[in-house]
Amino acid sequence: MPSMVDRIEQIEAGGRQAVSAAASAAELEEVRVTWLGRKAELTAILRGIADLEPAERGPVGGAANRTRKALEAQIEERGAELAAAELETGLVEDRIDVTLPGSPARAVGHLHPITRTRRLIEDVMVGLGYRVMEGPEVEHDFYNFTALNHPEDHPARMLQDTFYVDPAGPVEAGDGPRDVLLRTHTSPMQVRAMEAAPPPIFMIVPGKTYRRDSDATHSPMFHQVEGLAVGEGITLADLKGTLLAMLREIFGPDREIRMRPHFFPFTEPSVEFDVSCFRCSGTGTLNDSSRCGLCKGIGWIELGGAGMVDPNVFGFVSDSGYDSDQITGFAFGFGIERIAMLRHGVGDLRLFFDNDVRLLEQFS
Ligand code: 2U9
Repeated sequence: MPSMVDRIEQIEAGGRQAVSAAASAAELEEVRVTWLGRKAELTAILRGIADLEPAERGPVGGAANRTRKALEAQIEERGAELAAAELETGLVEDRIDVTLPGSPARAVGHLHPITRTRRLIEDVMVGLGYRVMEGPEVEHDFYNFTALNHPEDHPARMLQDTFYVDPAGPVEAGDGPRDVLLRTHTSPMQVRAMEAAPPPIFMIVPGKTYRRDSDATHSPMFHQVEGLAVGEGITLADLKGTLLAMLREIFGPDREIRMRPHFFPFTEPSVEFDVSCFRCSGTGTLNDSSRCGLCKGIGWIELGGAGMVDPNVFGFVSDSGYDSDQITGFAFGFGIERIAMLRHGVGDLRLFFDNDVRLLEQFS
């Protein structure tokens, strides 16, 4: 009959084999319960040591404890092996392809309506052979006013209308330097362009401009496009044809244009121009005989200003080849917000700058 110590050796061999064969953490736990748990044979042997003959207690107790410790150590080792293997499989099998589209795919954003309108205008004018140029938003009085033929006492130069910039600090009412300002129109860049290159020149300048104005149709910052065409033999008829071509691209092929006499310091003669209403086709009346709300029954929508470049303006760039006896030119200007408001039926220009997604999402 085998001794108790032999039996313990058999248990250890069987246990070791079972631990090695365990293929998962769950199986290993079952093995542990079977070989070392409360109902395990080894546990019973350990509990029964006190009932053995005194001579057997030492060898049996020693063997049983060594076996228990050996199996515990082997289980721990096997557990670590299995955990590492399971982590590895998990990493491979659960790998997430972060480049896949979300579910449901989220719409990407879109350009701001003012940017879209600016790009539309740029595309149309590039199609007509114009260059697009941008200039500084912080300007010298010389380019913003003086070279554009604004007299010293012109109202636009007053503190109530223009934001002046003082490198030394805020400009207090009435004092502080007046030679640097936030441009009130983008035309200063046209003077810079003429300084830099002789005629002919065909260019538009889109960009931000600043005026002390704030209501539903005026904002302290707004966007303009100003255009300039200078060369030999350019006439007011060319201005009208250019504006008509541009407005038909923006508002539809059936549009007409109207010019009304006006005054601007930098153009002579000067006009304001209107486009025939695209809602009532210029009739002022809708199909149900009601008055057209867009043009207020007038049939025309006011858009901007224009004119032939004043010879005095060429006088400021005569050193660059602009001789007002040889060349003429036309210029025009309008607000981008106004075009966007008309095209999209937006009633308050401030909505464009609130950055409220409920408005912006409507332009996707
Ligand atoms: C040069 C010479 C002349 C550009 C012009 C206007 C008329 C004009 C306004 C309309 C509405 C701007 O957005 S708005 O406030 N613009 O009325 N702009 S002529 O004249 C120039 C430009 C450059 C060298």
